[in-house]
Parts: sequence; structure tokens; C-alpha cells
Amino acid sequence: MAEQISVKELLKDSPKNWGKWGDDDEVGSLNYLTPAVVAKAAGSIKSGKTFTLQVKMANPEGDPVWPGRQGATRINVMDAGHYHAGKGPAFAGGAQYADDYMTFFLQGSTQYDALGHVWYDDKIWNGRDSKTTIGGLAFASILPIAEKGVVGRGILLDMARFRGKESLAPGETFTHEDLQACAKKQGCEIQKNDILVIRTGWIAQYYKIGSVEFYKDFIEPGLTHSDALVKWFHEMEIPNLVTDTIANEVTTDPVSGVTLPLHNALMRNLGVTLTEIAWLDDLAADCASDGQYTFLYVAAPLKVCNGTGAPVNPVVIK
Ligand code: UVW
Repeated sequence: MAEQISVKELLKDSPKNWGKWGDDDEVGSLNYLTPAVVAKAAGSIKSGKTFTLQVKMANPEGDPVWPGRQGATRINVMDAGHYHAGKGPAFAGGAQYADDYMTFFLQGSTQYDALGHVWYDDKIWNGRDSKTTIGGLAFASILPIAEKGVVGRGILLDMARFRGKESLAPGETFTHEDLQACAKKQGCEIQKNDILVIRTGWIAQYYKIGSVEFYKDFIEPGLTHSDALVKWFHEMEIPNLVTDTIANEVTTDPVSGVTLPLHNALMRNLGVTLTEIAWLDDLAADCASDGQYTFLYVAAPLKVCNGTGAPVNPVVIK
């Protein structure tokens, strides 16, 4: 059996944006979303129809997460039951209330990855030491992304519809050329600085077939690594990749055998922000019915200090 190639070897000629926005930059390719780019993107709004892209959290049907993580747990700590048991706090005037708390993986819902979330060769985004992640991300955490916010022109690339499928199959791959062909079929074109919103139909399958079937021989469909694809993302100055899969790319690259190489090629090296587990089915149905696949995309993950990522409920305005 051939020896497994390392991600370092695979990406040895891959472009990097380290230093491009200064050595202290923590938001990477979001820098492409300048005020001029945002103002132009607002011109994509035609009808004012809105869509939210987060999956439900603490869903009784379960939360789709990367294997090894758990979905959110929400627990009531105050409700009418407490008052009926004589344990609710007595407010002057008689007002009563319900309260709860939730525990969850920061990557356990629709979420932004911090640029320091994934690395190889002991270096994270912008060349910082991976030791800066110990005990909490001291550099390139989710906080700077949350403070900046993400606003730009989004383009839905409905790969599932393009291939005439309800969902792409486990391990099914596609390339940047397929994205361009999909856009063409949809009657639109991917432009420089576009936020790519890619629908595979995969996350909807979690709710449809149930978690046991969903996680069996787990391998997600998605983009697959090539030098040409990384070069294209670099030249197109893509700020953000949003998908309805848990990890934004095919789980294991079928050519190299490397797990999640695009996390490193795009996020660690180019500073492309990754948004995972997005709910795209309602948006996609609307785009198919009115033929408008471009829109204003607005998102801001939660301001979690030192976090490796944070939940987000992006809003699309068509
Ligand atoms: C992993 O961290 C494995 O994936 P994700 O970026 O989907 O959270």
C-alpha cells in the first residue's frame, strides 16, 4: 500500500495570504469585503424576501454534528412548575418567568470556524504558532470575525438540483469547474469576492433518514482538493464558503487520502472563512422558483472570547 501523503506535502505549493493584511490580521479573506464591495452587494436585493440559514439548535429531532461532538442540550431552570411547587421567586406585583441554559459545542450548529481552528506543521493562520491555541485561541479566535461581521454578495450554487438529485451521495465530489457550470445553468456567474453558498442537500438527509443511517460509514459529499481549485479561490478572492454539510468539503480526499485538506488550503493558508451546517433548502426552493440566485448575505457569529468557532444564523435578503 502506498504511504499516506501528509497535508504538508500535499499543500507544499499552495498559495498563502499570510501577511497580506498585516501580521496581526485575524479575519483573513473577510478583508475582501470592503465598504465598496458591501455597498455594491446591497444592489443584489430585488424583492426584499428574507431567509435565515441556521439549522434549529437543541432540536428534539437531534442536531447534526461532526462525529464525536454532541448536539446542544437545553435545560429549564425556572418555569411554571417551579411556581406550582412553591419554588419560584416572588416578584413584587406577581410577575413570574421561565429561564433556561444550554450547553453545546461551538461547532455544533450552523457555525463560523475561527481561522485558528485547524492547522498543520505547528502553524495556524498568518503563520502564528499553534501553541497559541492552548487553553483557548489567543490569536485568530472567532471574536475578530464576530466583531467584524460578514456582509457581501452571496451566490447560491445548488449542486444537488444541478445534478438532478435530492442530495449528493456520500463521498460525491465536485470542483470549482462544476460550481461554474452550475452557476451557468442557473443563469448567473460567480464574481470576484462572492460568498459561495453551496447546497448539496446533505444536511436535510439527517432529518429525513435519521442519525443512525446518516452516520453509517460517514463520508460527506463536497468540494475536493486540487491545486487548480485552491488557485481559483485565491484568484477569485473568495471571502467565505458556506455549505449545508458539516465540514464544507468531502470528508476524505479520494485522490490523496488526506482528511479535510481544504480546511488547511483555504482557511489556514488563504484565510477563507468557513461556514458549516447551513440550512439551504428553503432558500434553494425560492431561487429555483424565481430564478434569482444572488443576494445580500449578512452574518455575525456570536462574540465568544477565545472560541474556535461560534453559532450563527445568517440572513439572506433577495
Ligand atoms: C472539524 O473540526 C473536524 O470540522 P469542522 O470544521 O467541521 O468543525
